[in-house]
Amino acid sequence: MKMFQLGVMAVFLGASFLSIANTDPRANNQPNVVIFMADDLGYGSINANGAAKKFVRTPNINRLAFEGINFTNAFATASVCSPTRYAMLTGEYSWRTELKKGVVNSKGPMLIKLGKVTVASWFQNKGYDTAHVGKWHLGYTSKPFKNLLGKLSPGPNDIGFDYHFAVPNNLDDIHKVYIENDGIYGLKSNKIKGYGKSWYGNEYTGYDAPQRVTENVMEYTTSKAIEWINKRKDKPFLLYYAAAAVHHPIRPSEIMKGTSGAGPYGDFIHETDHSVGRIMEALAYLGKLENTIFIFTSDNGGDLPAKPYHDGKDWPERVAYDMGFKYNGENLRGDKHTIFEGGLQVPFIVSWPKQLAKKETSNSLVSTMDIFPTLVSLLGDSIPETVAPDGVSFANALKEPDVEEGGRKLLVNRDVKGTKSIRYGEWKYISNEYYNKVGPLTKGDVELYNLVRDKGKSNNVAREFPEITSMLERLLDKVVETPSSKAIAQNGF
Ligand SMILES: [Ca+2]
Repeated sequence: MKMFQLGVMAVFLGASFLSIANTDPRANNQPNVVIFMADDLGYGSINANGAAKKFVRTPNINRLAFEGINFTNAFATASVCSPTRYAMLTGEYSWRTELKKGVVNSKGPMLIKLGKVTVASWFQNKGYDTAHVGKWHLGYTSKPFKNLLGKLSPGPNDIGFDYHFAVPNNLDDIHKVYIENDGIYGLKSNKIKGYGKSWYGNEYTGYDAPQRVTENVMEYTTSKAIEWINKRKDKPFLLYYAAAAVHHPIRPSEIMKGTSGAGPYGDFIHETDHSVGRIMEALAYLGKLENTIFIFTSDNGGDLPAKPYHDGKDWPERVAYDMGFKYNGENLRGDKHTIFEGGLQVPFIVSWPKQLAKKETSNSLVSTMDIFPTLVSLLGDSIPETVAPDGVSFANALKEPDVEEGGRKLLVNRDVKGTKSIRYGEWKYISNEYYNKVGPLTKGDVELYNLVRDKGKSNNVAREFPEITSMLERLLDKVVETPSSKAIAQNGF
């Protein structure tokens, strides 16, 4: 801890002295930031979290854990894509927006409204170059759109990203093109001619632009991210790289095919690891790896398709699971979309070789929503109440990885239907209210689980502990009703 404090003090003292003596921003020695968010990568999918090497090998992510702190009690805010990504970028629960359930529609408006402070706009204002590369899935423009032609404004460039290169929704969305900044990448004309079918069964739009090759998306977007990193000269930078893997359809590249012991799904995990390694390597070549805060995580747990799954589509996830590969972790109940830990607990590693401890594990409760305020504290700044209103800095847990409570005491999660749960201490309460087709709310029986004694979360004890059940119900209501919940999350009841 002392080392950390001295190191950080040296950086900040150095920065303030140098900023007077020397106006060259490089002299400030501010760290770069890489947030690597995989898609649908389960907690137990990396060796550092127990994945057996007979199934997958993740040498680069292992190295990241070796050079940093592995959080073994980390959760996405939701068990599906868009809400977690919204919360990561804004530090605010997504259910405070109009998105109460599900994800952003493939032709839906941008969920982050103009003027909302994001981790990107915060760092941009601090003099950083900022980029998002990879999956987006947070919508474009201010209203539902018919197609992606024309200027996509407002868009990511308007909420803090200097550069944006994206798969608009997910790996095999109907758009089938990349977006660069505010328009379709490589668009030749406004002609549209639908063709073929995406994995979901709908026709590809057929823009007059280069079509994405699914097997190459990881390689291509990783290269784009590295290209951007290589062009950064004087200013420090923040890169949000959102991998399109390991979301279905499971399509590893030719290079990765057959490399794992868990079939194509394992190969696709290898693809993700390879991408992490390439970005780390690029930073190392530039001499920037030591002073880069590298965060590796996922937006939700792995998808476990229900049986029967022979519906004309391939389900390599299921095949891998049936081989014995518990990619969401050994004891985790549920998977993507659900309100259970299999859908919510995610890999979460923070490395900053120059300043933070190495080879550490932290059991502190943290969330992907806390990344923004934590980065702000690591840079020595404080954050106003209204910015990242639900995020809590876990910088304490980075300084002292063995402290039990390094940040928040409670966390609210939501699933694909809009059902909310709250975890607090050794308990987890599930409201079982959900949004039906016409709107809210349908209510089922509430559930209460003991997180310590009942690892698999199979024993609902709501009736045995009515007082705890109603206490947590009130606590959940309080978080929902308070526009900024960070104080509640830090103090609990
Ligand atoms: Ca996802």
